[in-house]
Amino acid sequence: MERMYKNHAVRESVTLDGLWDFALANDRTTTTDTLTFDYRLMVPGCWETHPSLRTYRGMGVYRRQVRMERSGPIRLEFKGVSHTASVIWDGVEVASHYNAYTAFQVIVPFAEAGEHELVVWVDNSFGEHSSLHVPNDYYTYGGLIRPVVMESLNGPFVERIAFSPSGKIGAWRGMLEAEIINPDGEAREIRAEAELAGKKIAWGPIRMEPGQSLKLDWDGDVPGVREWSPKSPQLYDLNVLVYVDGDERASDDLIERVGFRTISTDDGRIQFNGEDIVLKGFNRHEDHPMAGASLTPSLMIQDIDLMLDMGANMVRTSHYPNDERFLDLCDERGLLVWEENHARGLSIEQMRNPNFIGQCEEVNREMVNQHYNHPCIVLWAILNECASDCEEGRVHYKRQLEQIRSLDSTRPLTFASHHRANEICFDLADIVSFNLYPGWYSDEDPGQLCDLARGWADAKGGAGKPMIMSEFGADGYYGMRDPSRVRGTEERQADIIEANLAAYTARPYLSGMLIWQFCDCRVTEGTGWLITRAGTQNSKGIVDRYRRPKLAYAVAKKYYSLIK
Ligand code: ADA
Repeated sequence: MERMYKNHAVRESVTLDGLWDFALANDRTTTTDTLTFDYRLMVPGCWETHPSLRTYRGMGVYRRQVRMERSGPIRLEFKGVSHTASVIWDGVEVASHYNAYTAFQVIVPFAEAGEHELVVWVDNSFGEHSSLHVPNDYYTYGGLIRPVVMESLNGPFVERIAFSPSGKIGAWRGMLEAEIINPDGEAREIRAEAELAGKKIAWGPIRMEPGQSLKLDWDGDVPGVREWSPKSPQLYDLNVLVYVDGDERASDDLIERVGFRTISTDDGRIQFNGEDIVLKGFNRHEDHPMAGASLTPSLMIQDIDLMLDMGANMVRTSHYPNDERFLDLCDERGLLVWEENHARGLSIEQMRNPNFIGQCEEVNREMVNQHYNHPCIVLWAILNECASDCEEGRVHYKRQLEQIRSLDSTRPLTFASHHRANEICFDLADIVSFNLYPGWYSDEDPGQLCDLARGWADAKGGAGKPMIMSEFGADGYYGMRDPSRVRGTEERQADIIEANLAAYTARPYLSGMLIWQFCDCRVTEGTGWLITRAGTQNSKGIVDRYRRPKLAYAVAKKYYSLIK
């Protein structure tokens, strides 16, 4: 299932879900003739879910036949390939892409009706070619981990819609931008229409040259609509239709689901629909013991419902953009999202990887452009715990925050820092966010540390900016209970969470708190500090990998329910 709602009523779209042939490969060759396709693996899925491939890291090749009912241009969309993909259509490479957590598309300008071969080379190895997927405190799985979609195009098509709500409750406005592409080898005359909450907008006729991309825009009042909010997540379909060469029937469409809400920062606070809000919730990795990073929609909604049950209003997509079906479900349930680009704990040496700048730029652009319309997303963030404590690192933070701001001026920006008084980038963000682990990595008092952190922010460029405790937590091994309450027991974890939440809920200057983490997650098997992860997992989940609640569950619920 591609999305959680129907996003085309006109364009023919099929998912290429199901079993694909799969072969292990040692290196990248241009032919599959020398490979043996010993496996049939599920797409979407992670190859680690196959009994022989539980820890396989390297290259693999997926292959299947696809049938075209009629000749014409097609669009393939890969929602997530982990982590590097090369796509071969009938023996010819048509696309390559780096990064597991954002989508990419391939336009094949013309394909004959009948059978075609689709091959995808996938690589999840670590090395200089991959600056963001590195051995880390989460797992880089392998495979076609998110859905693959094939669409038949009828000439000019809607590439993207960007909708920005503004105004206030009772007086909503919207700004709309639609991008149309003419993939044909000849000029076309198009007109376009948009429909939103009973309102119709029309453009054209406009002549489109071969290969041209065209931007249509509109700005105006949208009367009679209700706001989107956590309590009442009202969604509206926004449908853009394209008509070609005077035809009365639409030849293409794209439906996005949008909501009317605003998010802003003022006077040291965060405002949602004009009112101060305290964000409370969890950091979450897309990870499940039976599914790897390929959670099914029913597993996704379970996670959301567990977080809501604990009284959360926010999830942070630590540390990469999430599956858009998860975002669709957050839109539906009214769970606010802090979405961030892909990076965790990169040192300045790692940031010097020659691929770092380009790979970050691409993931930033894809994340914002692909997820722009989700009303649930209220913050963008970058570079979790990277080198924001030195001038060389600051150049990257500045460049990336400016890039995201140029793509979206409607959402505040932040980054989660662990540099304490040595942080030098607070001035670049709209919100200051701290990852601190009082009670776990140190014996500091959470309340005192929080006050100190406010002081560091004020002294280092963050004065007057809202503040979030973006990570705090403690390991607790599921089922390990002991009256001694020693480190690692569920009791001790619950104590530490309680001390943190008691301190943060009592500090009116805080605009948010996010527990590290929602569920335990698999981490890279490693040496160095990764060896400290018993069982090759990060065990700071409030639920374990199978989502069984630990003692801290009731603690989180108690404190989050107190915040209205
Ligand atoms: C960091 C990091 C997380 C996780 C956590 C921990 O703050 O951002 O990804 O590694 O610490 O468990 O130590």
